[in-house]
Amino acid sequence: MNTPKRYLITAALPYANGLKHIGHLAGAYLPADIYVRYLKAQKRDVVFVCGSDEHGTAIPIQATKEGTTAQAIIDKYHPIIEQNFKDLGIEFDIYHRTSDKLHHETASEFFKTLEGNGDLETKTSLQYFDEATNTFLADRYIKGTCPNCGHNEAFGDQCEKCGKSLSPEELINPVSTLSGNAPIKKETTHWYLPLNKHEAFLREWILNQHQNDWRPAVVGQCKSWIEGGLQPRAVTRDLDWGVKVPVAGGDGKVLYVWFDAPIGYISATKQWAINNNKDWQPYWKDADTKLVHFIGKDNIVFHCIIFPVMLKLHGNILPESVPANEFMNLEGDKMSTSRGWSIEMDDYINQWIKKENGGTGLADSLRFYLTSISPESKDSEFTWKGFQESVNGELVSIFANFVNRTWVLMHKLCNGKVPPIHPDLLDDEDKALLTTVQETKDKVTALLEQYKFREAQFEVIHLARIGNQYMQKKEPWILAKSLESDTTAQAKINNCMHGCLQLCANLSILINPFLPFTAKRMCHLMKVVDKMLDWENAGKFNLLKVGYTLRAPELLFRKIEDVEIEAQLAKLQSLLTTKNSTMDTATPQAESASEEKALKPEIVFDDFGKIDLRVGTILEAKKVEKADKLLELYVDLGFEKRTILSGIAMHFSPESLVGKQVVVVANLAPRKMRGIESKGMILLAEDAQGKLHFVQPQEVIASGSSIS
Ligand code: B3M
Ligand code: ZN
Repeated sequence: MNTPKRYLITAALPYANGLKHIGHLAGAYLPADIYVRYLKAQKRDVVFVCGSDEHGTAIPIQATKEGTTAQAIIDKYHPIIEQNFKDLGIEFDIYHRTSDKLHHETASEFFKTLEGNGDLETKTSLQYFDEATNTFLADRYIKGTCPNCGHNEAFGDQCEKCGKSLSPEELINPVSTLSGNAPIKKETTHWYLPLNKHEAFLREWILNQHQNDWRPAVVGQCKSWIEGGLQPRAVTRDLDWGVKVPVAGGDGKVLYVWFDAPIGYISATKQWAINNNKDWQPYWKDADTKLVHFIGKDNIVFHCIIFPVMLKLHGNILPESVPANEFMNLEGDKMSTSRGWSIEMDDYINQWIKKENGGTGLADSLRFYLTSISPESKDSEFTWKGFQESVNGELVSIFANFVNRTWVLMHKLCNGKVPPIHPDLLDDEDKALLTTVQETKDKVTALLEQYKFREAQFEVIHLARIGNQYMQKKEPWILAKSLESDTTAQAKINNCMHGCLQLCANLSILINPFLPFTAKRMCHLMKVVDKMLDWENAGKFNLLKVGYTLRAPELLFRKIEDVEIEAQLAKLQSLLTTKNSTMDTATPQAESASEEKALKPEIVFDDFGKIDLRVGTILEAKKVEKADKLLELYVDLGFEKRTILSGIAMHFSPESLVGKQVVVVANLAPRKMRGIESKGMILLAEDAQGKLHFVQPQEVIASGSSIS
């Protein structure tokens, strides 16, 4: 595709049934935002739409959990999620909602058109029905054992453990999540989208036309769907929460949430057009529009197979790309809100950003780390240590350091003004700087066009690294010592500082899509308007005018301290313990609560051999002050006695532990929590009720005995 005339960028509509975590952020919203900011800096015509997905069984299920109505749930979460995105710099042109009248009308019209054209089929079949609650059991109202992986909490629409899309009929031993009863079967009629009739189109469009420009994992998933044999998909449900089926026979039925939700992108565009006095139609109808869907990998089939078939039938354009991301795990485990193993955007905002009034770049710090581990080609992992290393090691020590040194030296050695250049004294290094900037701009541009955000951001940081090296080589502070003896010293200083300042201006342009708050703060430092951030300005070395007075230096980022990381880790641990011990496993949840832990990847014997397990005897036990979950244990390991912290205070009283023998991972790297160093870890088994049990030798044996 040549440069498209306009762009319509979508990010998956989050279910408004709860807070969203940083895995969601990294999966769809952050990459989409980076891409859009880049396009806008290129002055392209682009609309970025998103909004709440407010239908489907996930919403009423959450309402039951919170003892309220579905409407109250969406009204509660929609504004919080919208604000969370704003606080993290995700700047949609519109954040719409699927409960809006305009959306209901748009989705109804869409359905009616397909129905009217004979593109849908109806079929009467026997479906699961809960007699106790008088409800047909669609999607998350039914659960059972997954035929694919054996997980026993799979839902009627998907197994959250292996990710497989399911229909209720495929579940083994299905039960109603409403009553807990085994369902009966009852006859009902529904509308189906006959995907099987569109196989040739999908093969040609995805497997042929896009096999090389879409991510391999996306093409791979589509391929397996197509090869697996496409089936007609029901697009209506017997529910009362959703968009009413607008044709005869539709009483008591609504559109399937995955039928109406993607149409939400269209309604959002319409609302944006109304708000801005524009025409929405070209964005969905003109072939010279580039439509890109940013999503997580669990949404691939809907965006690459089902919605495109709907779009084609309805006479709309098709997505040009669907850069789906893999998942981001957290500290070694799958992120899951219901299990407490996640970091909600809301939490990060409250604990980090709000406390410092946004002044120390903490929103951008998160954006930076998430992009640096963006799961573009494989699952990745968020660790607090990694966050600290990334912020301290790159943002603080490289990027902010270069800008800060430039500002401090410019004030010290050039009177706080942009110094003039002395062309006759420019050497190869000075000249190379400009070329490097231009090359970096080309690289970053190409990478962004290919949705390779991680590498693109790396290139920008690398440019700052080059800036540091340049300054280190030129040593203007040394030149400053010979101002009296060397008549060219000031000119050389000027050349160096001029180059560094122009480089900073370029850095602000190139970093802007990734770290928009930082780019704005740099504009403030340079006393330039945001317009300077236009992409076309990158690669120029006349962005800051000679003689122009610049502001005093300000720190762009601050270091993340060890204690902050320890507190986060302790919090995560304690959240997990509380959630596990208070969990009501009978309550249906969006993410299955009693989900068995997936088996970790296979290891070889040598991996196991690295772990030194010893029998220890607990000598003392006490509570850790101001930490509800932690116990401080003093353990005899035979060859030494040590302190070990364990998050078990909710499970055992300190007195009951003294004298107990336990199994200790004795060679685990020490870790500080609440200012206390913990040396090792105690092994515990957790039963289905979340109760913890010590792993211990059958009879008392010598402390320090090794286990293999
Ligand atoms: N709400 C599922 C999800 O958040 C769904 C996306 C809809 S995009 C049209 O993963
Ligand atoms: Zn499964």
